[in-house]
Amino acid sequence: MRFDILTLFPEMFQGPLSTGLFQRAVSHGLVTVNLHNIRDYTHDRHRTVDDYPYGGGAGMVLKPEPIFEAVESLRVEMSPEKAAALPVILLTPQGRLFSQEVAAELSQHNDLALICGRYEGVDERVREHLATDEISIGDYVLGGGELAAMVIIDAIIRLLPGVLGSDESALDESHTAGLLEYPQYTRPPVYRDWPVPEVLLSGNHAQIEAWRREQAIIRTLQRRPEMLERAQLNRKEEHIIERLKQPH
Ligand code: 6GU
Repeated sequence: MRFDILTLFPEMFQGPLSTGLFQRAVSHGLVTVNLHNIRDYTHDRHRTVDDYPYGGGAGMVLKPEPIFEAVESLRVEMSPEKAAALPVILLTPQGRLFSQEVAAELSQHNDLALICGRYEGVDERVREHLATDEISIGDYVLGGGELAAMVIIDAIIRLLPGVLGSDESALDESHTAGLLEYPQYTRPPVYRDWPVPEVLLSGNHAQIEAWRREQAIIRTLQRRPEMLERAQLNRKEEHIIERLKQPH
């Protein structure tokens, strides 16, 4: 999968790209990340990327021309079909909310272009006539879309075949889809006074499975009850929830 990132701060990506999952995915040729400095698509002596807002007000607005030209420079390298189908995602707090489902949806594409906005604003014509999608990673305001782009790419690449090792992907997420993770333990079996739940040491895989599923449900009910509305639960599990909801 190929990512083209349009940003005023390409250097922000160096740390993440040279670490852990990103680095492995890139070095194995599973992922390509191309960084494009929006400033390189200006034509004036001062390499101007922003300007005052029409109508007045605080802050500067990113100019449309360098952003359009940067995206168009990607398109000319592609076949007409690919160029026309290229998703161009504007990262902005006004976008649709990012989630695991959106990550799964985006992971189906071969190419994604990500435009990192600055919080003051981006000329509206970029939204209207260039972006095909707008995404926000949460209800808070970041200085720019760069960290959001890294979050999104991280969530996408770990879904790509071959990026996670077999140990990691063996952690069956579909099993707990829509629920929070169950508690995990490793050695020692007793740390200070705190033992690992006995069932996990029992070797009884059916019991372990049932315990984990129940713990995931309890945890979700306590912390994120709204997630349970969408989780796939069987009758017995619905009963567990009804029981847990009763005041003791
Ligand atoms: Cl995508 N950009 C900015 N600037 N702030 C955000 C965001 C994006 N998502 C949440 N906050």
